[in-house]
Amino acid sequence: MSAAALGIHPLVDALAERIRGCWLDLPELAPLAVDPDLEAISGSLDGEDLFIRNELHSSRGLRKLHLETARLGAGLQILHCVFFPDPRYDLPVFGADIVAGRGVVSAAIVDLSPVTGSLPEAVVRRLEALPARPFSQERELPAWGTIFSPYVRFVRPADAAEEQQFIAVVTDFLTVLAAASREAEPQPIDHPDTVLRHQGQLSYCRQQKQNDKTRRVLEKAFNPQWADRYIEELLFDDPLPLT
Ligand code: BLA
Repeated sequence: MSAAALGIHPLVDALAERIRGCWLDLPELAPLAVDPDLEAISGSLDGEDLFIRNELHSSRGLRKLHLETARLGAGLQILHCVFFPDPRYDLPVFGADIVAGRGVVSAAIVDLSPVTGSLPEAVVRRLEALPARPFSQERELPAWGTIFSPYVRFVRPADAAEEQQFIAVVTDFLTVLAAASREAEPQPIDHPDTVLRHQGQLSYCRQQKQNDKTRRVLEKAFNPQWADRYIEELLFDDPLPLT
């Protein structure tokens, strides 16, 4: 079925397509198995359609690339995307989220988030060199948003031009990540820096799970147990313990 037929907001669909294109630039891209129960979820709630699509890959230095596109209930459309690094590599977490309802995008956020005190120097250098892309409506981060970098963009795109510009910002960030993941050299699994990055990723996941808005939508669309399993096992699963 086409995105339009599913009622997906054009920004959600266009950004998903762009992210799929950016994947192809990542070194050693490989598909990652998705639990068949979670790959394409469709259902209905009080007569409203629910549809979730999950895509997973891995690439050099990144243990899990996750793209979710969802339509949940009347007019709520979501793009959720997180690229989790392999803690052996000094790479940030890429995250993007779009929430659209009734034709209006209320939240568009993208970041390369540090898993240690600060972003790797090579990433900062490239982020500093990006073109300025101003938006008319910047949004304030919630209290749990301390995980984000100083380069985070959190906006409400005002029109189609700003929606296109948001896609450009995401592309900028993914280009920076692709370059960093080509260059980064893995450190041993028991290296103190690997351990710190592993802890940093656990903390990233813990903070994201404090976003009540995500949980509330999933609980309402499915049920609390389902929402809990979905958040713990797919959205923000912890990296495997270092052995
Ligand atoms: C906000 N996320 C929201 C909102 C909803 C969701 C309904 C409120 C919209 C608004 O404030 O305008 C819902 N987001 C979801 C659901 C999923 C989802 C159901 O991803 C998944 C199935 N959220 C993330 C990631 C980031 C993120 C990866 O999942 C950032 C990288 C950020 N979402 C984020 C932020 C807010 C938000 C910062 C605003 C929260 C607030 O203002 O309290």
